[in-house]
Amino acid sequence: MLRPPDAGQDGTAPAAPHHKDIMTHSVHTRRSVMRFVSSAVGVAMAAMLVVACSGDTNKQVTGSNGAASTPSASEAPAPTGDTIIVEMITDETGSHFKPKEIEAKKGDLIRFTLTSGVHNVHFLPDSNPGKSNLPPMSDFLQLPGQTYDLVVNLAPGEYYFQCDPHALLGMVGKLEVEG
Ligand SMILES: [Cu+2]
Repeated sequence: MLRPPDAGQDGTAPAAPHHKDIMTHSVHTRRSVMRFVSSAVGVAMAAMLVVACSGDTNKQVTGSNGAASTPSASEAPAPTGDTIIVEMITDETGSHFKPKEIEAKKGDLIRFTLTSGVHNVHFLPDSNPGKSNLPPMSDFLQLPGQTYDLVVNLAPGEYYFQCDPHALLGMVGKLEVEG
């Protein structure tokens, strides 16, 4: 499809003896150009798809690792207590955390685990007025079994979290940090 750019010109250049020849030639050239343009668009779109996909993949990878390396909730402490599994589920009843209410103490590890669907965990500041040291928004979990670990490092109290795309559909949860 990558014709030399002067291929067409060579044909047209040497005068134009017969009317018929010119017609067929120009039709042929236009078709080639169209073919080239459409295939170029196709290549560009394919490239965009690749970029989009790899972008997602990168985000996903940093998502599972990023939790530990994000220097957000002060010096992210090592887990010293229990491990609490919270499933993130999309099923015929909708999207939800299971359980949706958790009790934990400082040092416990909350392991958000993707069961189905695509979800994140966000302790929205607006949902937690007056609270400090909120964990950062997690990346999206997309592969079943993927986890987002959160070591509880919060003052005693009640905290609310949500999955951003499903919060309005009820995918919210409450964490009660015991004193
Ligand atoms: Cu969700």
